[in-house]
Amino acid sequence: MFKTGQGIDIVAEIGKISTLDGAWKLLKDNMDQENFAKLHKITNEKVIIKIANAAAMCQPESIFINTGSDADKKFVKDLALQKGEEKSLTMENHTIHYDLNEEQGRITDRTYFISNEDELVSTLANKMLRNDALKDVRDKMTGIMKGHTMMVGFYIRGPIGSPVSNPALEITSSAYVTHSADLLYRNAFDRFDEQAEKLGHFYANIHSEGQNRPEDLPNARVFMDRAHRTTYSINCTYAGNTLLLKKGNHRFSIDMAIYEKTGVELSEHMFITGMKGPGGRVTWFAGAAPSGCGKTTTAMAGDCFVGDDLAQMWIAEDGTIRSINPEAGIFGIVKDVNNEGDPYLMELLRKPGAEVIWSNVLIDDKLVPHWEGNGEECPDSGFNFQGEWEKGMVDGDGKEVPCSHFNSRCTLTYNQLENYSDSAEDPKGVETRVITYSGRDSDTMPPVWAAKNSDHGVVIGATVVSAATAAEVGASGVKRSPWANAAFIPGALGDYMEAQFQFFGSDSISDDKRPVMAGLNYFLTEKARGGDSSKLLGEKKDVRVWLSWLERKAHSEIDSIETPIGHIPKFEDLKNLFKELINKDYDEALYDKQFSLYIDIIVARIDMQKKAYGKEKNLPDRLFEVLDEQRAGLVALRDKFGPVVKPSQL
Ligand code: SPV
Ligand code: MN
Repeated sequence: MFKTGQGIDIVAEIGKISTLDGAWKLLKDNMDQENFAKLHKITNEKVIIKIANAAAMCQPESIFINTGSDADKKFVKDLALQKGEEKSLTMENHTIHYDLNEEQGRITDRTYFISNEDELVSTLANKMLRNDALKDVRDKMTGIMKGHTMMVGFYIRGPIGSPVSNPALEITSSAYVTHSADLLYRNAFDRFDEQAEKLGHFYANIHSEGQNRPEDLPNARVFMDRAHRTTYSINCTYAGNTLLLKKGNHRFSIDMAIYEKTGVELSEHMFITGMKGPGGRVTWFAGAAPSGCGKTTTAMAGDCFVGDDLAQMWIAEDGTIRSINPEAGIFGIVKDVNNEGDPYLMELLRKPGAEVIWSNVLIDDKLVPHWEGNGEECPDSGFNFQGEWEKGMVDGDGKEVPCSHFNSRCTLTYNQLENYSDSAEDPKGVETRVITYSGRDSDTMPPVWAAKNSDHGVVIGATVVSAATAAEVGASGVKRSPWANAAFIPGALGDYMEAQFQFFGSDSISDDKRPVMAGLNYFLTEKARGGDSSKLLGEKKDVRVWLSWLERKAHSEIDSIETPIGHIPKFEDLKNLFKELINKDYDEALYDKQFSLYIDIIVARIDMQKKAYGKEKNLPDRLFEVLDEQRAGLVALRDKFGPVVKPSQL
């Protein structure tokens, strides 16, 4: 079983500093008086030694301590402009950042968990043995910050006072990365010591963009040292590879939940949002989806926004599941963000007032950003992720270059959103009553279905599949994406799955507070239901209806139809919700397309999962029992009604 603290701490091995005196001496020799004085607020020995070792390894010209003050934030933003990492746009407080053309998403092929000899690492991830990683980090990070400023930021991933928040250091030579951290996380400089002491740990992240040249990208690396909860990010700039407060530390939080708080905590790739129901009550949802599959859209469809990417969850003393967002902002995909589907986000993107870092979109000659699917007229030319751009131009493979990269993003603090809820700052989290899982599934599952019980719910998570999106460099095809979290699960999948069964099946959850666990799918196409176009069967605004159906279900106020895969909505209920919530006429023909069970493809999907999981060691038997039960039920239905079963036949 995985344990922390095993094996050498790579940065300490390279930096060679092991005492507090030694650390302060090195820092004094390398810092100006002002920053040296600021750092004295921090007295935690391990934190100071970590910072000193990072400095000893990276050898920056100067060290800047970011206390989160207005003056410090301004220093960071000015430095980003001065270094050319960002450029100012016409709208006040808007800037644009570009990553290299070849690094427009997570570089999964160069991303590794650092592991000790005997540790099991997820079969869906790369690992590098500790000694090899030591050599690689030493090789690539020694002196990497020469001539540059090393910035040190002190953040907390979650509201101060929450039992599942994590203090984390971001140490980087990139002002863009620091600026992004200031927008996306809570700066906790004043309380870092106290929180690290109370929670008993802190995470550390060390990054340098190096020279930021295309020829260095083969030597880019993203390392997660699980045992020492320290990340190393080298020769890259895309925030998903560099701002490792986000997915780097999410990976450590998964380890913590699975191996130290088994059955009591979870760390998920989930949005958190509240839906208003009858009488104005708010019912809280947390939902997983792979990158680029509507997670932000779902969060924004809620009335009370808490988060769009990550959730730390725990079973509280009162028998409820509580969730907090470790982040305080959005690093959201802008493709297809438009007034129709995303009015709140558009408000911040198109009207003055918010601070926004854009990345990899098209900038026109008036310094205005444009992106694919925004519902506006796109200019004929401008500058984008690959350089000068003109409408109709093609790349080296003869493919048309889109106006913006499909993984272009906007970075902003969430409290400016119209539907932001200040429950996001509650250290007790929000009481979570609905859990959803979804993926980009064009032909198999209905728009919404609710699990029979928690074991079936866990299996919905375990069997998420999704078409690849632009968030990962070089990804293609349809992939298994368990819990939409697979890319970040460090340890054996079986351990993670067992912890899910224990958590959602826990006796500590009160029976009247057990969450509804459900699947969502926004990507069914006409083609998969007898039509000939690849048009989607639904629209973005329908999301409110699917969520509201689950809201009613969580309060046992709505009936449903039982099927082998779970409960599906009745037509009349949906018809009413469509009318009441989004004033749309919903007809039975569409309902039949969306909710009929296409048995053969569902059975094929189950068989694919059984085969893939069959290769994995030490999986809970429960997974196969649930899959077999669903399969047998589906086959029985097919024997009775044929391969397509309408809801009215059930
Ligand atoms: C995602 O791709 O899931 C993101 C952005 O949220 S990244 O930081 O790349 O993970
Ligand atoms: Mn994500």
